[in-house]
Amino acid sequence: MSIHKKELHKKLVDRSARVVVLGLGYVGLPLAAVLAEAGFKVTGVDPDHEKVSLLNQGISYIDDVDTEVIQNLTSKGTLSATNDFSAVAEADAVSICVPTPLRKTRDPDMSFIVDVSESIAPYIHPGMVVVLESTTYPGTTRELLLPKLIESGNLVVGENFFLAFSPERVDPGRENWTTINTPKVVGGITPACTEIASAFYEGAMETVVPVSTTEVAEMTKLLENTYRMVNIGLVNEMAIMCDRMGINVWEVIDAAATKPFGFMKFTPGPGLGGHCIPIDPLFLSWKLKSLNYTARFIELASEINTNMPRYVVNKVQEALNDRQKALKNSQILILGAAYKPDIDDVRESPALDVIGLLQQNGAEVKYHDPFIPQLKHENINLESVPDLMEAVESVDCVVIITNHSQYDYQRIYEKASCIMDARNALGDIEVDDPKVTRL
Ligand code: SAJ
Repeated sequence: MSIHKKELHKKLVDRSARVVVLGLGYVGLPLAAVLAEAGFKVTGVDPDHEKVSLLNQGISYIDDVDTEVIQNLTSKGTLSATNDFSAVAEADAVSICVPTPLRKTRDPDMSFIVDVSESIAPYIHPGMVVVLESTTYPGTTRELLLPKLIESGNLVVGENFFLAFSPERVDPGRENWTTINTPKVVGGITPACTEIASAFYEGAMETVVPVSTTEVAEMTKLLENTYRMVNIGLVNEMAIMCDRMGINVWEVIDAAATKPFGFMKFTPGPGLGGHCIPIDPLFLSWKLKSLNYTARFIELASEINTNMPRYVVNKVQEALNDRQKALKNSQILILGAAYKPDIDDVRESPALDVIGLLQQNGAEVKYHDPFIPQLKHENINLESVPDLMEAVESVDCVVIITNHSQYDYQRIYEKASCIMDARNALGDIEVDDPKVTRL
């Protein structure tokens, strides 16, 4: 074992290693807090001055991390924040948690990873480990990150410098599975890199799952989220097929879910929202295109999921048509704008697509969402209606897009003249009433 590896391994095990977390968002901040709580001295680095200032005041800006935790860590001096990437010069271990969004052209935007690797390259030194956590296509760590980090020349990966990939598995708002107790997959450029990076995370997480390479670790995350995207696409198509046959897809799914093995329940919806599921699988299909292979499941599921907002608008048009009303100049109320129930995140939310399509068809669209007071996106600039029940009673059709648990669906059913329910929110209200249309 090289002297660098030996010394670094010791620091990671006794937690005297100095840690830097790059990117203090919904992944980086919980990770920095967990590493600091485990006993490492952690410096968070983020270009956002407000994030850095709040953290150094002991204030958390991420719901999943309590301010008391940050207050305690900053007062003890085990957690601090800076805008200065030179903090990496003093680090023994670095975790990179920067965004990997898609461009408008639906191909990966690697600019955050490129920028951060160029910012820290001058400070990379022998005897340190770097772990990339950002979801990305297989090969990124080895092909894109490694060359930039060892350009100083005196580094030999697996000997005096260690590089690995470990996919983030943070699900914002979830309380049962957190950064500490969610098993952590870790794959290195070399076996020694896997060993060192595993030792790093073993100091803070309950379960570390070493795998043989960075590509295996990168692909693991993509399988996890492609699995969800394809299965959601499947049930969305089941909903379309059941509709053609006059079968209640929700009853079919509930019945199938009684099977105690070999089946996992997914439910149809108005589309696929969020910062992970609609995005991550496209990294994979993009990479495979460069290898002259078409990832057909991903492409087909993406096509079905992307079409669901239009399918919902067609169902609204049919419902109004049955009432001798045109979509044009009709009054529509959208219930729920977030991308999934009981959260305040609208990223990629299908509600945005449904509203846009309704407006393109000349409808006058209002919305209500208890978590989202204002909706600004492209040509949409709306505020959540102040009086929900007044709006429910007054519009031509209520469209349930996100089934927040706090809605009184019985009252909404009684007061509305027409409902398009895209989430089976009314499911347990026995309604064969023709005023209710379901997906
Ligand atoms: N959706 C459906 N039908 C379903 C499940 C989801 O239409 O059966 C829709 C949701 O309404 C939402 C989108 O798909 O618009 C994504 O939903 P999600 O439940 O997958 O929630 P996310 O996007 O917050 O996914 C995260 C992921 N976490 C990470 O990537 C770290 C995912 O891996 C988790 O499995 C998921 O949370 C979770 O289980 O909550």
